Amino acid sequence: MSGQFVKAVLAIITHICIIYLALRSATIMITRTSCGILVKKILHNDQALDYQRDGYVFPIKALAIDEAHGYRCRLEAAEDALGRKLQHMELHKSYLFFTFLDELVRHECILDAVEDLIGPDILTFSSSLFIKEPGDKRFIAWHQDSTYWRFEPTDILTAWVALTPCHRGNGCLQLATGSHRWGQVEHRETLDERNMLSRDQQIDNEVIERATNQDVVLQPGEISFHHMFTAHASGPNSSPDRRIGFAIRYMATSTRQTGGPKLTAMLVRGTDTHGYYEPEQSPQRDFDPDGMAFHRQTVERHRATKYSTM
Ligand SMILES: O=C(O)CCC(=O)C(=O)O
Repeated sequence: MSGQFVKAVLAIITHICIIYLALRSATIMITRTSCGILVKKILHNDQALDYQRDGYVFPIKALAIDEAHGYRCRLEAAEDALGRKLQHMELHKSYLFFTFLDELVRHECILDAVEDLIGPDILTFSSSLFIKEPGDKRFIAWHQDSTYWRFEPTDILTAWVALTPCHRGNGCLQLATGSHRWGQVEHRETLDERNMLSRDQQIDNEVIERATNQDVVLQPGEISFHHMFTAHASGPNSSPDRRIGFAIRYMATSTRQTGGPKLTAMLVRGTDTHGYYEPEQSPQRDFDPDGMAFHRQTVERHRATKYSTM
C-alpha cells in the first residue's frame, strides 16, 4: 500500500468522524429545543451561574404566549364550572385535581430548565396559584419560602410561571438579590389582612434594605426561578386585568424532609430511588374525586401544624 493511499484513507475516516460528531451535536440541540423555544442546556450555563450568584434567574421562555393563554382559559373555565373563584386550599397543590395544572408541573420545557439547576430526578411537593384581581389592594409581604419548610439539602426552587403579563403596575414578583445567602432570617407574624400570606408573615424592612430588589417583569409563558431562601414580595394590582402566576415547588428526589408532618410528592421526571415521600398520582380529569380526596387529606394533615403555609 502506498503512503498516499494510506493518507487518503485516513483523510476520509477523519471527515466521516467530523460529520458524525456534527450531526450528533445537532441532534442534541434539536432534542433540547423540540419545544420550539429557548431553554437549551448549552445556553443555560450562564443562567445557572446567575441563579447561583443572585438566588434567582429570569426571564426564561418556557411556554409560547398562546399556550400560556390556553392555561389561563382552562383556569377560568374551572372557575366558571364552580360558579366562583378558587379559594383557600383550592389554590394550593391543586395539580392533584386539575389536569391543566398537572400538565404544567410536568411541562417539558419547565422541567428542562429545572433539570439544569437541580439535576434529572425531580419531585414537586407543592404549588400555589397567586391570583390578584383587577384593582386588588392585597400584596405579598417580604418573606422566604423556607420559613415553614424543613429540608436537607436546601436547594429547593420555585418555578414561577406567568399566565398573564406581569409588571410593576399589576404587582409583579420582586426578588432581593443575593438574599439566598442570608440563610433563614426572622419573620414576624402580623395581622395585616391585605397580606396574602397565610400567616401574614413578613421580614423587617431593615433586613430587606440590605439587598437591592429586582422587579420580575414577565410575559405570559415566561418563568422565573427563585431559591427557597431568596426573599421576595409583590405589590397590589392597580391594572384593569388579573395578574396570574403559578408557583411550582421542585426538589431533587435525594432531598430529605427533616421536620414537620410527612409530605407527599409527585415524581415529574427521572427516577426516585430514595422513596422519602409518599407518591402522588396525576388526576384523571378535572375535579377528579380521588385527587380531591387525597388533596384534602394531605393538605389538612399539614394545615393542622405550625409548618403549614397553606
Ligand atoms: O405571586 C406572588 O406575588 C408571590 C409569590 C410567592 O410568594 C411565592 O412564589 O412564594
